[in-house]
Amino acid sequence: MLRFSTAGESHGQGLVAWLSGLPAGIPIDLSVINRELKRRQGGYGRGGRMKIETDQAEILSGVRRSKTTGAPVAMLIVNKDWVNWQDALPVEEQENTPEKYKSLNPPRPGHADLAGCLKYNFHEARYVLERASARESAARVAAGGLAKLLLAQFGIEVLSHVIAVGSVHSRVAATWEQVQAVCAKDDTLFRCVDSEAEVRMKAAVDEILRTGDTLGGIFEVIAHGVPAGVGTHANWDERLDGLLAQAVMSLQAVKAVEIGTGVESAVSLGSTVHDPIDYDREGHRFTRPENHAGGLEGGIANGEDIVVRGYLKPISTLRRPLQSVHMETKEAVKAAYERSDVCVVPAAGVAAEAMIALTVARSFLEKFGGDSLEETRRNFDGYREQVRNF
Ligand code: EPS
Repeated sequence: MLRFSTAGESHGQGLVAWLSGLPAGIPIDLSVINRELKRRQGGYGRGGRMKIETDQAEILSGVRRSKTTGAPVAMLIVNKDWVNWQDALPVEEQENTPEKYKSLNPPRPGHADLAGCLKYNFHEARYVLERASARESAARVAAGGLAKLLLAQFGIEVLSHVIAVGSVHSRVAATWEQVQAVCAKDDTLFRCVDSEAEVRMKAAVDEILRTGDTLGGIFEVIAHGVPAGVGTHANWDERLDGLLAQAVMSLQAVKAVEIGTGVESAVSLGSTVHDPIDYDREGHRFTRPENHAGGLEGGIANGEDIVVRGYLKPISTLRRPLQSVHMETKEAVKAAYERSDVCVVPAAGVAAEAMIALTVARSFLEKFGGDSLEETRRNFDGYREQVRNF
């Protein structure tokens, strides 16, 4: 089974990603993973931290001569900012060192600060925020890069685009080709296919920067080329729709997840929501004129693009803070402010691509198995033949 985990704190030595269950023999190009990390750092509205970091993954295990070995892959992303924090967050208690500890109190509404402090019995939020920070998503992106390299072997690609920043919406119903084109550019501000909307998105972020507030938005992830039959309806905890929803919901600041046109479907008629079925006799495949289902029916991929939207709340660190309470004195005070981002919708989209790639890869390997790429490919090709002859 494909399993992954991360460790690391925002201002600690670095972030660690661990991924186990990849078949042996998958070609690994580190530059592909590092490009994903660079994409995550991008987008208009990022804070000062992204000027400090140039995220790069170092592979410590599980890959030799540019191919997976079947052993767990461990990766390290060094935090360049650690040099500024080593006196504040040393692993071992230091005696006679200058007091540079930067405590965070009072808690920021919307952040993990207060709930984390109550849970772990801290009276200031430093250790909570260090792990709760979206910096952790860099490690997810590194692991997701490995999943993308596996999926690419089978013609599956996972990309994302931004469809809203604050109240500014893209007015283009993006095709897969448009999403591919916007993702190929290194210099887009929001990775939005509607360039006119992008101008208004930038103006919205500029305005919010001026007022000391923050903005959320909506990203959409598309998994293209997933064969019908990945995932299962058989058990609730194996349904691919449920797994994808959890994967995206687990990202920092995501407050809602939608598959296909899920939200609109709830207030529409069945006759307009469900995608009629057709058959392409030459291509030997079932087709759909539309994809309201977002590529999933009964928790199983139906062969259309898998489309998942993530709804991001605005970042909870506000330059003009909200009302809070000091955790020691219990007095009413303004919440703490620390350097942060103003808008992270494009970055969250990249992190969500990683989560979708990891989740699809897990269900893919559950279906096709294989300890080596050759074995997985044999199983995959055999199944494809079965579907062609269905
Ligand atoms: C982030 C790095 C962090 C934050 C952000 C995500 O850097 P720093 O705290 O040093 O400025 O910019 O974290 C949050 C938005 C948050 O709420 O914790 C990153 O690498 O993505």
